[in-house]
Amino acid sequence: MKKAIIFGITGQDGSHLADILLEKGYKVTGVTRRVSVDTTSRIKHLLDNENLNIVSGDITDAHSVINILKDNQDAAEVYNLAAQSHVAVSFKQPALTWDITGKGCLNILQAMTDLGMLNSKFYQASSSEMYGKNYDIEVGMTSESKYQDENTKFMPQSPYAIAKCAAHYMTRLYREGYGLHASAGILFNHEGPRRGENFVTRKITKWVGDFIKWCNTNGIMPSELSSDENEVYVAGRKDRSQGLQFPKLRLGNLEAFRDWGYAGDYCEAMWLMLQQDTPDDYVICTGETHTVSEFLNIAFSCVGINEWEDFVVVDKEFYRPAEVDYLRGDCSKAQEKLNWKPKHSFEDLVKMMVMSDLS
Ligand code: NDP
Ligand code: GDR
Repeated sequence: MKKAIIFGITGQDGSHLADILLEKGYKVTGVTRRVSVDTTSRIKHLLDNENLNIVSGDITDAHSVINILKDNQDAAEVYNLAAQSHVAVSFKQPALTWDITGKGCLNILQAMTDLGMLNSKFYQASSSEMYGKNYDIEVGMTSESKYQDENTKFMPQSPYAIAKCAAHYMTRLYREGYGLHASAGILFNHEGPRRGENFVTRKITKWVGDFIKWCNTNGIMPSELSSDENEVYVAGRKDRSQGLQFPKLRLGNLEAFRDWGYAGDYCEAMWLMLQQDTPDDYVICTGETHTVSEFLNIAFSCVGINEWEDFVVVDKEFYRPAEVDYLRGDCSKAQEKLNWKPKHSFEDLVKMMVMSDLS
């Protein structure tokens, strides 16, 4: 039975990857860090699985990492999905982000090298954020379009992206310098019902779900609501004690372009990368890009609202000191070498997330 270790198993991707590996018959060791509340909600359905073993550890603690790997030296695959993964948070906690998202990867690579784990394959969760402000331009017969692929230079725009670049280069160094089978997936944004609630897609779909539930509970049609700067309410009945107002959805930059895919599809690609004989780096994306406004259009239209402007406040608090304006990947290499392509469209993804938050 093949063994795998997942650092970051309690996160969105960790939970999807655990589903995939257990389904394929792996024995999975999942690493969780000690916190004061239960963080296993995304893997609750797996906790009774006899092939899942949860161990406690923190990737910023080199001792903890080496002990976990020492106990699992026969692991065929080691996935590093652990990170402080919120870009906006990384501006407020840059040193913590560096320690987890940057140095944490080094701790794993060095421990694998020290333990001589040359038969284990390593996966690093690299990110399209590493491209930052940069893109290449494809010139066609009638138009030109911007894209990023494995050859596009990195120009990171946040402490998170800089830490990810460091981890990415470390992964390449340990591959080329020490002979580790170390691959990096440069994954573009991927989402789904398990997405953290403070990333923009889930923040929107969660708000839409909560709002419609509130309307249904109070017997209100969205079209009969009035609005002020901060809330929507039933005209003449703006009364906190009756709960007849609902806070508007507060967002930052609505014009950023992102290449959004479904997380379950992308975690399959992680596994495929580690099935290759030769380690390498791969871009994983859909090739389509959409603005946050376009995401809002579809999310609101799923619940019959065509004009969302009255429900949304643009709040400077959610702007970042430096923004990534445009991401659109080209995953030709993954299509050709891994035979991977996304199964879910942008519309499918938004609808799946809204439906989940409505239930
Ligand atoms: P999440 O934020 O949902 O999950 C992050 C995971 O890392 C959680 O399990 C978290 O544990 C764990 N973690 C955080 N700090 C530590 C630590 N010090 N030691 C051990 N574990 C820790 O991220 P995603 O699942 O969305 O992403 C997975 C990886 O892929 C991340 O590295 C992310 O940066 C990267 N990535 C994500 C993309 C996306 O669009 N989702 C795109 C490109 C890259 P806890 O539950 O305790 O917080
Ligand atoms: P991102 O995802 O920064 O791309 O990083 P996020 O969903 O946080 O932001 C996407 C875009 O939406 C804009 N935005 C807002 N973002 C948040 N979080 N909250 C808001 O209220 C809001 N309003 C507008 C942002 O400015 C940005 O342009 C994600 C993470 O999963 C990273 O870990 C991963 O590496 C990258 O995707 C690829």
